[in-house]
Amino acid sequence: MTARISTVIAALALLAIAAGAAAADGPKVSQAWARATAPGVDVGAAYLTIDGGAADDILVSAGTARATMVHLHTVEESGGVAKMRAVEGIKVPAGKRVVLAPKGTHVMLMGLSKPLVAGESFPLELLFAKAGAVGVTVLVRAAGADAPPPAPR
Ligand SMILES: [Cu+2]
Repeated sequence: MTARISTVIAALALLAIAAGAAAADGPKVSQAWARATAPGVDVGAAYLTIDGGAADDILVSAGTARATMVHLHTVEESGGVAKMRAVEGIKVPAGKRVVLAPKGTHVMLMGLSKPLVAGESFPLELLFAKAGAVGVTVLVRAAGADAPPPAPR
C-alpha cells in the first residue's frame, strides 16, 4: 500500500518535472504594453512580443480581469480602410519572433472595467495550445506612444 502510494507520488513528480520542462522551452513573452485609453472608452488593445520556443505553438486566447472580453484580432486593409478581424489563434513558429503591434495583430480588450492609465500595469494571461498558460504584465504607455524598443533575443 505504502509502496503503491509512493509510486503514484513519484509518477506525479515526474509529470510535474515534465510540465516544467515543457514550459521552460515554450514561447517567451516580453514587451507587453498597451496605450492609455480616454475616459468613457471601454475598449483597448494590448501588444506584445512572443519568441517561439523549441516547438511550433499557437496563441489561442488571452484573458485579464481588467476586461470582460478579450479577443485576438488582426488588422486587414480592404479598399483603403483598415478593419479589425477576430482570429482563432496566432501561430508562433519554433524559434521565430512574432510581434503584436499597433496597426497589426493585437490582443483586443473589450469591456474595460476602468480606463487604462499611462504608467499603470495589469496582468494578462495568455493561453498557448502546447505551452499552456503564460502570465505577463502589461505596461500602459501614453495614448500616442509607439512600441517599446525590441527586447534583446
Ligand atoms: Cu481589435
